Amino acid sequence: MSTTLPTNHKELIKWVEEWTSILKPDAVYWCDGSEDEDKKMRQAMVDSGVAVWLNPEKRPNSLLVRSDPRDVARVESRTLICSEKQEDAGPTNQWGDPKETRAKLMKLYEGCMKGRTLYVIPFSMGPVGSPIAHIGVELTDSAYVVANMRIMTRIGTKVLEVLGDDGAFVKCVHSVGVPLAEGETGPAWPCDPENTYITHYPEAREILSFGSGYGGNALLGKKCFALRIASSMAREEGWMAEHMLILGVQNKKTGKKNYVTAAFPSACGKTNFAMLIPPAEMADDYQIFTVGDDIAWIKPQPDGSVRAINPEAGWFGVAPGTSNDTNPMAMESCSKDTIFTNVALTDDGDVWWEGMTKEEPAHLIDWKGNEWTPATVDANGKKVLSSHPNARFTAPACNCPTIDPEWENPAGVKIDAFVFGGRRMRDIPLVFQAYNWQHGVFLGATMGSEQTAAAEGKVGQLRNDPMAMRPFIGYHVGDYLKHWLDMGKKMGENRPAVFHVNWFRKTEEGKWLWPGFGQNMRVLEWILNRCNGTGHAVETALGFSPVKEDMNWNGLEFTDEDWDALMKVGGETLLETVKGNQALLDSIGDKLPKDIQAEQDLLIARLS
Ligand code: O2Y
Ligand code: MN
Repeated sequence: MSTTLPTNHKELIKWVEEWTSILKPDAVYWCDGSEDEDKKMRQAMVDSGVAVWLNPEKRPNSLLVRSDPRDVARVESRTLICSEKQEDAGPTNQWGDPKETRAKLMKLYEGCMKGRTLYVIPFSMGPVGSPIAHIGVELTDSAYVVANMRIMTRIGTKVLEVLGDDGAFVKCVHSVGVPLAEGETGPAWPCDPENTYITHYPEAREILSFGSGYGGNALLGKKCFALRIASSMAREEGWMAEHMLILGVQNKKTGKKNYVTAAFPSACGKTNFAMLIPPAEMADDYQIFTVGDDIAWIKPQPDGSVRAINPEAGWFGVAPGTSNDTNPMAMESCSKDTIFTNVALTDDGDVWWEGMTKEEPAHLIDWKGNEWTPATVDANGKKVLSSHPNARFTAPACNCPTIDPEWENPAGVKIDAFVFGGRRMRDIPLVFQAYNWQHGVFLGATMGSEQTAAAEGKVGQLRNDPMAMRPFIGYHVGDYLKHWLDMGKKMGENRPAVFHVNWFRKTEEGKWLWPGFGQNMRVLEWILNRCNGTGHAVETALGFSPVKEDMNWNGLEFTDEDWDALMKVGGETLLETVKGNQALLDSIGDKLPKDIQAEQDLLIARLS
């Protein structure tokens, strides 16, 4: 072991040295992941003015951070896949020429850490040492990133131990992009929105991010590594990196436990579903266990089973709308040791956000640091929100009361079902099962949802979002769909069954047809009955669907009329919607797998 460095990994040491000479920080610090270090990072954030400690009696060891209002979400328009060949990025990605993009970023990186500390964060995506896990090292000049990465991943010396002297790691470089002149302190939340770039080099397994300090742009283990780079690694190595939650359902009577992964587009109730509490009438029968709320790494095993891990170690959840009614487990998760970003501060040193309680507090400091009351309006007379719609809590997964005892099992958990969902107001029924794997891949490929605030774009617009992975597939979407088809063959006969759900169907009058939340347990029960060979279904044009009697209605009044409206398949608008899929399929071009087009043609024939 070197006397000054915590590793003998020559390639890693050389890489850090090379970047140090480019970034020119005042100091280099290797993160060990200790509690003491975390305290120092948090205090450094407070001292710099970007964070305030919350009342320790209300939120022990928790911070409120306010970002620059120009740096509040993932910046898809500046996110590039820089594959060697443009055709390998495909139509869902913005391609960047790797040489040109690197050259542009190198200019920006030159001296950008002057006056700052360069933190070296060794991190493991997945339980340290798990055969499904992979290691990354992030270089950053942001104490906020270090503190968040410590919650969201496993960081420090224990990771370097597993990496050894020559282990492989994904290279992640991040800077907020604001050097400091001698004696200058700079803005509390430094960022460079004009020059923000989040760039990925799949062949080199490298990520270069500049100019943003927020979430998915800066915590490079999350979307950049665990989805974009990992999806490319997974394709090469025969596994899957998916934008999926993982939950376990235990039948309390039989003791049998099934695991399900589910893909929903961003901010679509995914965290709530991952932490579902069964309704009182079903609480004696079932318990839900949470493994992950956002990302699943899924590997077929030699014994024919399919196992998955959550590569993350925390929740980076959307705060607005989260409450003791909508998600008590998320509320409990962020009751301590949490970093809140862009929520409001209460007069007693706690946090508040829209939807947390029915009644708004009489006075707050809003996410921009301004005085706020329920009557506060902007220059146009529009009510001002106290919290940004994409405000977040970063909370340790182990704080979650429903965390699965198996969540850190290095071997992962055995998956029985894949569920796809979308936010669809009409046409798409509550639940149905794919006829087979190929049909299931088609369902995932053509799923869509209405745009939310988690990414840029027009709220409410319908956007096709294959497997909820549209912004996260690190290569060509056509190759990605082929990989899914190939994985089905690799998994063999015992592969997980595939389902589609839609909690969001409305009546003509705009009333939600399904109560959602805990009642989704009824849908899960039917799904698991199907997996376990006991569930009945009828064949429809979309797939295998339950009839009303196939569902458990214990404790829930639900009219036949509402059920029929919820499950109706057919009609002009469905056919139109399905025909609308063709534009998406056409956009995939020559790489669209023939089997997916065949499923589209069969579906149109069934509906016509
Ligand atoms: O806006 C961001 O930087 C975060 S986006 C995000 C965070 C947690 C989980 N999922 C997402 C997403 O956009 O899918
Ligand atoms: Mn997500």
